[in-house]
Amino acid sequence: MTQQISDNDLKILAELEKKVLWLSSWTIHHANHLRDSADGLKVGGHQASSASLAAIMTALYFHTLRPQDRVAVKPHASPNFHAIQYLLGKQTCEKLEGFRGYKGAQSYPSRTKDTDDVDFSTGSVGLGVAQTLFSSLVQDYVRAHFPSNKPEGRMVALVGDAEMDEGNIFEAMLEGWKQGLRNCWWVIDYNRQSLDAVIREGLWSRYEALFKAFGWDVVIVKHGSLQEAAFKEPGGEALRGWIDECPNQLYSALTFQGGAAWRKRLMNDLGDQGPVTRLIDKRSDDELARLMGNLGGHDLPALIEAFGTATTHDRPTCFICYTIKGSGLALAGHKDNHAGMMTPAQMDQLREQMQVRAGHEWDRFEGLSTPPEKLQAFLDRVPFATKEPRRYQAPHVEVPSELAITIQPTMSTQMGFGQLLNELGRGNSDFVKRIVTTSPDVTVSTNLGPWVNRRNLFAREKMADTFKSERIASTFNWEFAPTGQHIELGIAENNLFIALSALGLSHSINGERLFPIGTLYDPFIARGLDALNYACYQEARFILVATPSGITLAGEGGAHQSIGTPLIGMAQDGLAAFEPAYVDELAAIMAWSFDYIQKGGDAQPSERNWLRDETGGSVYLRLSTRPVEQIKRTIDAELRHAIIDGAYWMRRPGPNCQVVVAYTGAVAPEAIESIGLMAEDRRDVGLLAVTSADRLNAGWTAAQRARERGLVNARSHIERLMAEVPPHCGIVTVCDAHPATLGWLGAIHGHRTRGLGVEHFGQTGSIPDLYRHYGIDANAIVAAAEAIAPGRPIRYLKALP
Ligand SMILES: Cc1ncc(C[n+]2csc(CCOP(=O)(O)OP(=O)(O)O)c2C)c(N)n1
Ligand SMILES: [Mg+2]
Repeated sequence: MTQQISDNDLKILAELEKKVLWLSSWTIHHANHLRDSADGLKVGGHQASSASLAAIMTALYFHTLRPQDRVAVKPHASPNFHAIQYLLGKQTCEKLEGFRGYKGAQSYPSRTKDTDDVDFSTGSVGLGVAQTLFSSLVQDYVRAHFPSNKPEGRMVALVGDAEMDEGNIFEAMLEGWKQGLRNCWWVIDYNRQSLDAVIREGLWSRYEALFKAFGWDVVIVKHGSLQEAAFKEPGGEALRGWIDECPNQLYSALTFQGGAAWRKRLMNDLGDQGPVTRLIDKRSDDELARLMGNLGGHDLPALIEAFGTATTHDRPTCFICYTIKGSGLALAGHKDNHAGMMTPAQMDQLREQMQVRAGHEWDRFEGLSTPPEKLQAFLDRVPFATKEPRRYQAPHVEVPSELAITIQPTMSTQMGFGQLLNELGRGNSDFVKRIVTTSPDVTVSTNLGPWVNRRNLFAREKMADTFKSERIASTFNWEFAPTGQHIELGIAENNLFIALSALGLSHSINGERLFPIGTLYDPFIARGLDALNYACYQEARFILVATPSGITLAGEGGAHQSIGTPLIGMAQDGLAAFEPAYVDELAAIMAWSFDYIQKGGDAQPSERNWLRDETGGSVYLRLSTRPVEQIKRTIDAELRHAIIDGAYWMRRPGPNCQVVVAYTGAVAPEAIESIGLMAEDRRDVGLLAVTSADRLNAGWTAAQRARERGLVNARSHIERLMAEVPPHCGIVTVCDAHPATLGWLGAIHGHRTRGLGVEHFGQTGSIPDLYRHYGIDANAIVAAAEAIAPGRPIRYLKALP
């Protein structure tokens, strides 16, 4: 074994491992048994899950990792992480004492809610794992575009073995292989237990084959140094053979039962009145339990050796580390231990075993035999524990206040998007160089083609377009180059969102601001929703362009319709959703977005609209392929504000207004047509163009809260607009989405409202067929208006089919 660490340091590491195990167990115990809890609720344990990784994390954080490395910690090992940061002086005792409490350390590591430098938020198993892979690809992207002398980091995931069941991990692996993944480590905590179960036999060999097939190195850390030494004793090979053959369930059960049970079983199976018996007999029960528990994942020398060897190259590497869930605790190996917690008596026992005096449970060095100065000196030279901030700040990038575009008389918002990017692609400003687009195999069908023609596909190595070199005519002239600004992804929407999450954190992780734009078909947001949620949760910044959308995609077929996505846009924290109808609106929204996604911090909501515009977020644009006749107009500052805030009067209601039609998105022509049809029979009809139901709703809620807290003059944008509508007026809302998107508008000032929209799924047909079928055409709007704003019959209302 290559000695990469002095005996002295190894001894200190062993003490720190003990401390990590103690502190994480104590933190959970304290939160569940000792802290005053208003609801008396006891939450899950995770003591066993954390213990499983104590040695691995000790070896990594206190020895192997460098400050530039970034780690996704298995969610349930959060207490270990906080304990390690506490030992390194980056976490407070107060936060540990408040674990899982209000503003305490988080149950699952959180980039945004924790204060101790979490690199990636985890919690939904599988996502953090894939995030490290994409972060590594992003690091390569950034280094190819913005050369720097910062050292390359390694992206490391600490992975639960059951976590490997999540399909998104395999989707990511495939993509990583295509993109030439480097500098990525996945360390699998192979404790052979999940939440409910002991896992299938022999999974490790499937993993090994899989990882190798995708071009990874696989390092199996199976036996610890005690076991390796015992295997060299006479009879040792028989013991190795027994361990290798032992089923997972049995190994777990014997671990839980302890030394005497091990002895009985081993003697039964292996006892030979000869060398094996001697090997077993010369150990006490405790020693035997320690030997059998000394799997590679609990053995610092074995781990340090394995990690050390892999630091000599940049190939992606998977470590399969054999562990025991709950190792070192009374829960070790028991199949029910996931949410299990040690009893106060068991904790007392552990405390004594750790030589921690009662009342000194939080003391950093309590019970350790190395003098505190020496421990502190060691911690001060831990490479990962740099005093420099590991998170970077990227300077604000100047973005244009208006985007150039030639608006044709009739065009769709999707076409407009393509042209806006195409125009941007001509430029060479710092801003344009930082735009990076990506799409899961729908680059052309979401209109990114012209942009890619100009800016090329990204790859670390240049690769020519064979069609071009063979002189075969094609609309698309795409070459792979290190300067390319489009990352081509396979069809896996989870990967899109995780890639956006990684790209959207580049300013913080790599110190280089990117403007990531991802495109996909709107219905397939649902496929990657959890990944989108986590991307927003960790404050990654990107623009999501979802097109086509709704039933308006007509010819694309019933199976591609999206109904609920605007509600996702409204409900998703950290994501501002827009659904413009016109290309000039889209241009205004995109220009604003490039600024918005750069914002951050804890500023207060703006008095103008009561939105969190100062703190920024990501942006979701729901676009359409429907060509719509464009309005000839210039957008002045006031209209621009209104578009960004979410709505403006296309036709202002007068004091006697009877009906207001409020629409969003591609149904604009129907809304306008309905106004014409009603004009002769209803006094004064208003038309409200909604560009963002999400921002209207958020502003309304925020203003109400502000008033309830005493800011009596707080008014949101939509409250001001609706204040112009007389009380007797009825409102018809219409959108190509679930009617709840706009149906709430009447609640602002108590107007009677009828919400039209789409509630059912899957009918095919042309746009007129489908609008009629679902009841969002002009006739349906007029019929709804007649019903809620009584008066003489509206003469143009045809009999509805
Ligand atoms: C997407 C998702 N589904 C379900 C869960 C609930 N859950 C938490 S941990 C876990 C399994 C834990 O097993 P493993 O990954 O092997 O970690 P260990 O507890 O063995 O350390 C499950 C199903 C989750 N956190 N995320
Ligand atoms: Mg497990």
